[in-house]
Amino acid sequence: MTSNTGRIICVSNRLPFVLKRKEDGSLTRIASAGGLVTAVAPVIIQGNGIWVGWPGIHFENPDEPIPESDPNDRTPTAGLKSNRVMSVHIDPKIFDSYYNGCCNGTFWPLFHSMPDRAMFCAEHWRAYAQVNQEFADKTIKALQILAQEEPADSGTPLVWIHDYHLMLAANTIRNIADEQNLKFKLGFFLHIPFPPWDIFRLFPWSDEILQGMLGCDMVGFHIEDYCLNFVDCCQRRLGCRVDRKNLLVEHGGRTVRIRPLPIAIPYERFVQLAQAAPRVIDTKQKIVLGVDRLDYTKGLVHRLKAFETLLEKHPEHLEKVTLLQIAVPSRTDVKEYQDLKEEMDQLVGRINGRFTTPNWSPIRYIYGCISQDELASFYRDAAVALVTPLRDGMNLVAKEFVACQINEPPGVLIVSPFAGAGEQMHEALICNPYEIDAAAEVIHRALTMPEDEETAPPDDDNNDKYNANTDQDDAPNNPDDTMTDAPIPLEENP
Ligand code: ADQ
Repeated sequence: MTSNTGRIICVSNRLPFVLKRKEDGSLTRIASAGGLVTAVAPVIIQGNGIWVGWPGIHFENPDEPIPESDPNDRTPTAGLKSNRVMSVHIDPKIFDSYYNGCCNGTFWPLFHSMPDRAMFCAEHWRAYAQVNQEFADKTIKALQILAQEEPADSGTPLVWIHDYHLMLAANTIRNIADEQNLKFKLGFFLHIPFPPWDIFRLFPWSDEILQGMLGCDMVGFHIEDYCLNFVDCCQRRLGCRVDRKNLLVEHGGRTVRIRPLPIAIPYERFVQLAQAAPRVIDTKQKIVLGVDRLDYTKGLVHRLKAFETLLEKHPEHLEKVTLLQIAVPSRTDVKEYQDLKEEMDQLVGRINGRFTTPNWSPIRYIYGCISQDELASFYRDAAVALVTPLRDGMNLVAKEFVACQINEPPGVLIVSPFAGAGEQMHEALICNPYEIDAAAEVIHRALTMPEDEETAPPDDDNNDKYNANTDQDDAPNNPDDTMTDAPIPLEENP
């Protein structure tokens, strides 16, 4: 961290836990799983920061206090005191247009380069702008609280905004905070890919998105490709002066830094979980493991078809190999996700019907959440992990799987080049999920790999074909690590 930084205000669509109403009418916290919470909660708790977000339910009385955590809570948010949490309350209809409409119906597919699935609707966009305004107002209150609590020389508070739900908030925060003479630094991190210009330009209000994000001092993405896409869009849509080499964009008389900040996992925690986890799966069979939210970006249908092709083309794996697919229910009230669930159910049924013998079924399919202990045990004991999304910002499963490889020989990771993790993890086997036959061959190769190769980086054309020539270190993605005030000369726009 730079020496003049004060406390952090984390702003995300959801708080790191959701609230539920118990039968007696009181509220209770339910911990949320996921990378953002695991990575960010310790930073906020240790630094006595504040978390601004939606609490997961609609309150009739917005002043109703948030409960403290349960004394038995062992999740990363257990130490987060309720007075360090500020919930944003939004009218349910507006929230639906913002969240299901604009965020998940437009930005999610568009930013994953699947424009055919994206809806463009002015009403959703208005709701998005309104909700971003509410988040900005709440963040200003958080800044005012820190200003009252902190002595004048204790450093500049860092507002750290997360993800595609809040791409307009930064500019509004900057304008109000400037008017009120509040000290602040603004950082934004996008957890999903930032698309290339040809995709981004399809969004009718793309200029406002860029202006919103450029309200920050620093904008972070998982990998350099997404940074370059963003810089490109700023230049082409807004006519900004940019510096591609140093990843800088000039806007409104300020220089905004764009940075690749690949998200990391708590590596030691996964090693310890793997060491302690009991054996859950029968290792007489080799397990090929998939762990994903049930989302169309994760390439699950392609994956099942690749596994079916493997069994067809390499019958030596029959009765010896099982695909264990864990799918976490996600966005279950959205039709596209319901359709995907149905397609998965049918496909699993068809493949199992085709190959099952009295002693063996090719696919074990768990639709639900599992504990981290169980997850670590699956990671540790699987022979192969399939991380084959069609598009993915990073993908934490790939990193968690590698951390849990304490067995000898270790399991083999197969990763898609279209995930941020595929750009970073060059020792893995690379597999294009769209190429079903080739994907089946990569799984075959992983299952039949000699032991010495399992511990050495692969050396072949298939990997080279997809690996971009980038070498980025994995680092905790704290935007503050890269902020300075030094002015930087920008090249003139051509
Ligand atoms: P997600 O799309 O949710 O995240 P991912 O990065 O794979 O995808 O993270 C999923 C997390 O959920 C992992 O930490 C995993 O352990 C956990 N998980 C998965 N299945 C589970 C199960 N059945 N039970 C319990 N926990 C489970 C978004 C982006 C990603 C980006 C992350 C972080 O889409 O590209 O890597 O944010 O920035």
